[in-house]
Amino acid sequence: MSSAHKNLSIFSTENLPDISNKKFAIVVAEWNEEITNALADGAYKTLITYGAKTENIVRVSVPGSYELSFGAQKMAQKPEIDAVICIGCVIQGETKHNDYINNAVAQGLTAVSLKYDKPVIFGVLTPNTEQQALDRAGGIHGNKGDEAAITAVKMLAF
Ligand code: DLZ
Repeated sequence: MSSAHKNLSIFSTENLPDISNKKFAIVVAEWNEEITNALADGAYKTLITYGAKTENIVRVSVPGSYELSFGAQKMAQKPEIDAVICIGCVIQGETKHNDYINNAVAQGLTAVSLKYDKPVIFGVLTPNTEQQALDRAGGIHGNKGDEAAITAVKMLAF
């Protein structure tokens, strides 16, 4: 495998905190739903694998990735929610819409995380092509939704 295709993700999954009583919100953008549903399913299954209870995971939809910040805020402000995982896929087009959306979401999610002092995870793919997205939504580069979930779990250790 060339270095360009090396899977550079992922960090250690040892010594993760107990999440059996932690509550998660998964906020999913409907744009590119074949991809975002695969990512969200990966995140959900990974949370279960690492010990979350089904009744402690809520999944909500927003129209597009731009709306993830607002959706994340609505979830993060709930006292019972411990971490929010945001899932989206913004594919590069003929205009610069992707840059505007991606930057806005990155800043928005950071702001929500710091305001509510809770992990808010950026599970947004920013590929150049649909194939690159598919490769990362259960394809040759794994499922980035899984990584988003593990990131949330790891951040709950802080
Ligand atoms: C408008 C738009 C475009 C062109 N592309 C995407 C995309 O690739 N992925 C995505 O999640 N959302 C896209 N959107 C929708 C915006 O995120 C947003 O929903 C609208 O601009 C309305 O605020």
